[in-house]
Amino acid sequence: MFRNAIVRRPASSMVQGISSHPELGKPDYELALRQHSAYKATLRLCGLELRELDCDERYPDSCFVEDVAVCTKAFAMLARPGAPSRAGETEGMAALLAEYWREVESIKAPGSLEGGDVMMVGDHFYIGLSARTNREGAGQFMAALERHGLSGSLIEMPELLHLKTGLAWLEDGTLLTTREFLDHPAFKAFRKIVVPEHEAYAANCIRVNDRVIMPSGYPETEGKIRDSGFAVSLVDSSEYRKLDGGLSCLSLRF
Ligand code: CIR
Repeated sequence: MFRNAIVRRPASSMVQGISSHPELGKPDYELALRQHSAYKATLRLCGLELRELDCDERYPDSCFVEDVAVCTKAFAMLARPGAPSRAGETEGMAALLAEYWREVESIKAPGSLEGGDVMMVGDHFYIGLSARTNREGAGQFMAALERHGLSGSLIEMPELLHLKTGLAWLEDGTLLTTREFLDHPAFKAFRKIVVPEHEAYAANCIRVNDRVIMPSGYPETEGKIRDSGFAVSLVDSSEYRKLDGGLSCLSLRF
């Protein structure tokens, strides 16, 4: 059960955010703000209390707050983004996390870790080794998990930005996955909902209490999730998609 979420208001500098899809164009800032409001309203409908950090124009990608920390039931971990332009986004986050956790740890250089590479499945955490999360950072996080009685495992990554670009844990034994992870031995035991290749963006969904929140505009994936018995809420995230960001990236839920 999640009770809280942290979000960060998008900065107008988001139009300069990192993107591997320049062909989609630059985000429309006003539309992005409206989509952000709808996202927050949906989180509230799922029962979450929200804290919103002020926007920070110095960091175009700072609305993707999930990458800056990992929240577990025992401790919070301040991440250390692998993207140099995102390094300063952790400022201000430690103080906020300290309001909720007695223990806030942090990834130290030369380790790097972004929260988008961490997927929580109960007390176990899958950690993707990506261009943003290195072995040293993942190792520091694993050691912290073990100190707190939790566990983790490392996942070698295909060509994806983050682990959760291609995977979402929907709970009830169910993993939403792109084809890249379909036959991965680490996920053998789970029931899988496979996202068709032409809807790959829809793999980034979030299960929040009794609902799955997913991006609008992906009817095949939506149908599969509904047919598997989940209640679905749709949020349009078209402007965040232009920056390779999805619904999980826009909040920290705990
Ligand atoms: C970046 O490249 O860092 C941002 N443009 C997108 C971050 C998306 N975050 C996520 O998948 N957790």
